Amino acid sequence: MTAANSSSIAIVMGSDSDLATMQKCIDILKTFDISPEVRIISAHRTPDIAAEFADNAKSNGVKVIIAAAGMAAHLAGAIAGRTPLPVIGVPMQASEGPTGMDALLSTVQMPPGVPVASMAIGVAGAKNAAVFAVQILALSDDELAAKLDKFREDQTAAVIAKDKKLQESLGN
Ligand code: RP5
Repeated sequence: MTAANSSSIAIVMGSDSDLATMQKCIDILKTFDISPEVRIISAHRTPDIAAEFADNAKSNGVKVIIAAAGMAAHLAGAIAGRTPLPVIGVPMQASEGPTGMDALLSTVQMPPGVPVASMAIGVAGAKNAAVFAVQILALSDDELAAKLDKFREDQTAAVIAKDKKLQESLGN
């Protein structure tokens, strides 16, 4: 099977103020040798561009869309309503308001028939969006599946190493 190409994953975010958080997502994808398309598109401030992006994503070769937004976060849902592609939502923690709960509820509470796979708020969600997108693509990409196996093995080994270090420091 072929490796994921550079445009298999698109990341869209509502504002440049989301970029520092979503950079964590981009960084993880890079470890899988995936360079996503990255856009700043707002469901509210640039609704026509959001619609155009969603309408053309599949024909442009995108397979998974990661959509991050804060506050009344409609970006992931608005895109999901216009594309058959899987949409992963990442609620952003805005500097004002109810610390990301607004975005979480806006992202996760989609009506039946138009799902958004909502991740956790903030950096944890940004990182998991990358891993979840890779898991989707790895279903039909053996090379990527092997990298995913290695990622999981390395993660497990890192925790075991931390425990070993702790036990040594405790004299156990
Ligand atoms: C949302 O509003 C964005 O995704 C961002 O999280 C939040 C604040 O946007 P800015 O005022 O920082 O541009 O649309």
